[in-house]
Amino acid sequence: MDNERLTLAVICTVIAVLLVSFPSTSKHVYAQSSRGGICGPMDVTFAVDDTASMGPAINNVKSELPNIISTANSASGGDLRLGLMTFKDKVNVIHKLTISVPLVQASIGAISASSGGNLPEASDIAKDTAINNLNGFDEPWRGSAVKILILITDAPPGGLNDAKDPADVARMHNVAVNALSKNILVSDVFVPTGGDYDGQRAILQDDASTSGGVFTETAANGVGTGAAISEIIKNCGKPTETVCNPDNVQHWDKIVFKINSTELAKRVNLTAGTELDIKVLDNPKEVADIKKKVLDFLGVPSAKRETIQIIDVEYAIICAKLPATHPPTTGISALMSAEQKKSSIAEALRLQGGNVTVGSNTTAK
Ligand SMILES: [Ca+2]
Repeated sequence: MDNERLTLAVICTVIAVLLVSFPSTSKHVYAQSSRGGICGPMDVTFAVDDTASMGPAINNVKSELPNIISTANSASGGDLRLGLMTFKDKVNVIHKLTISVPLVQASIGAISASSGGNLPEASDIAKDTAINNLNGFDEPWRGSAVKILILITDAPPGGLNDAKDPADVARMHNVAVNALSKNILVSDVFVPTGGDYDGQRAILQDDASTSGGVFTETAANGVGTGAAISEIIKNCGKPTETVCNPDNVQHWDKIVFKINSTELAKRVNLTAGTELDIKVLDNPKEVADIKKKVLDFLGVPSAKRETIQIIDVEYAIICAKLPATHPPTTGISALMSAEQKKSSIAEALRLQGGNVTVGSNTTAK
């Protein structure tokens, strides 16, 4: 990657966010960067109405399943857990949250739509099951993950008695409030196979807007159901207007290092043996050569690699205010105190609507 230094004006377009985007430093040595997806770790649970009328929509999901899984792997950087339940007038938990993505994929492929009795279905109980880890769905959602429940149905809620009562509608709303408090985004995919015959559109819209998720309506024949799911996952479960334009997504490394050579330190006007850090824009599609980045940055690309010791590498994925026309680098800075970092990260997350991924590297690539 070209690490040429650029003017302060260019740097300023992103520096305000960048400087506060890194978490406290852990003192592990990593040779290379690992990469999260734009959403970071993800826990995604599907609650699928598998009554007879949902057959075409379920078939649409099956045909789109490879895209859905690929999107989820990409958005999560491979740090993905899936859960699955189906419902008619009761809830059938098939997979609690698991890293065994192929198993969940196979189970979705095996869903068979049938029966359903009266028109309401137990979508409210399915949601309660997922959000509150009930009925055997007892693997907790990860605090650190983007948490998404995708509810797919054509029906109003009916509790467990196959009749839509005010209590069922209230439960839908109250569990959405629960979801909000647990930072679980509920997205509702409404398949209007029989139209909006009992106010279910508004109930599902309330569900999504209350929890901060997305409401999507497909075609009556189920076309668009799989695409809606992919879109929800791609956007980290949030409405698109709060999601970063892909052109503005930037991957950065903060490289903490020491200069071992007194002679080199003197050449670049820095102090040997002191912890220093630089922040450089990175290309996630390339394997990073961290020492080379440091030497290039210092303007001594031909210096010996052993003159530099890498202490830590952290990454941040940010939504910049403007697309980067050049790969800017930022200057050498003193390390912030842990307290400074803590408040700075909170501020960064607030500024970016939570759409910032930060972390220390955990694997070499
Ligand atoms: Ca029913």
